[in-house]
Amino acid sequence: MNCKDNTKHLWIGRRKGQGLDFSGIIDQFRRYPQALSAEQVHMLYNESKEGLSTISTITSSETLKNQNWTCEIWPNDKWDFGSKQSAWRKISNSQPEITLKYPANNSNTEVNRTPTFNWTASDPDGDTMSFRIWVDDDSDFSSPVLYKANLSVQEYTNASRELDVDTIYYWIVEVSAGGDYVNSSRFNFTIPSVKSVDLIVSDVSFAGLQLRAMNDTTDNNPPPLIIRNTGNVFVNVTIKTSKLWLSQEAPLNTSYYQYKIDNRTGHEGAFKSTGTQTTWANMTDKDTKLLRNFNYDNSKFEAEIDLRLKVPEFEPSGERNSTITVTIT
Ligand SMILES: [Ca+2]
Ligand SMILES: [Ca+2]
Ligand SMILES: [Ca+2]
Ligand SMILES: [Ca+2]
Repeated sequence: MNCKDNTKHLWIGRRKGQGLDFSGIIDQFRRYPQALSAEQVHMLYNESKEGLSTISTITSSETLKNQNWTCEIWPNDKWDFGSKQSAWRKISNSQPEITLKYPANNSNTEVNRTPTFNWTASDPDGDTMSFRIWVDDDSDFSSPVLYKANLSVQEYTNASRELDVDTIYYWIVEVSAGGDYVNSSRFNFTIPSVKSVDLIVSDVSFAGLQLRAMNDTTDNNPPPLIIRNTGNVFVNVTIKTSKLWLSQEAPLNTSYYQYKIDNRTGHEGAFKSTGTQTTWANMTDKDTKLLRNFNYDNSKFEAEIDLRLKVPEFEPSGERNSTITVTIT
């Protein structure tokens, strides 16, 4: 019970002035200057249910960090008090714990050059946690490539700072929660270089061409091939093809079958103009220059491969196919 009114008598074991005496034994009666938490009451019960105890625990629900608590004990033999023993202790901060998660230690599976780092942390006394992350190609973190302080979430991405491929990076996260910073263990990882392109539009169909007719894909009718850099480094790309026309007058490496690179809308600047075939060139069956410094970043990494056909004058009727191969060099 909680007695706030100190001007009245407190009756224990009977109702005030009316008898109704409690029938039984009241044992281990205690009085406290404030209401105790349920946790503390439970602790007191556990520690005294077998009788007198030499242990008395204050539960964490009763204390606040940085409080000074004094404990005083007088022994009593039912006649006299002996000499007082006392001690005090400050309620100190419990340090948080932190575990790095991703990229995993010694890993080389992350191919994104702006990876998301994440970790888990907890603080035993529930303080607000603040993090700072260090990423460096030097194992002593003397010249960090990435550094961020005052993070409140357990992850970090820096989309504007790419990491190098095929380089060992070390990373560590420090956490503070009610006290000094505590650091995680140190992890390292490598982003492997990946050279890869894909034709995301891999078919062009020129239907119904007449003899001596000419058609190309620059008017998007039919639409051009589209090539995408699906790796994480710049690449150079070549092109070759199998034979298309049957006529003797139109072998490969003539103007009857040509290609060139064009910017794809939204991906302007995805390649270096010098060294890229941006004007019509004859298709051949040998690897011939197509793209130079083809970009991989996530805003410009696609280009159009335009095709131009001219039907030879004496080409027999029927369907023609040729297979185009693009190769990274
Ligand atoms: Ca803490
Ligand atoms: Ca460095
Ligand atoms: Ca056309
Ligand atoms: Ca175009």
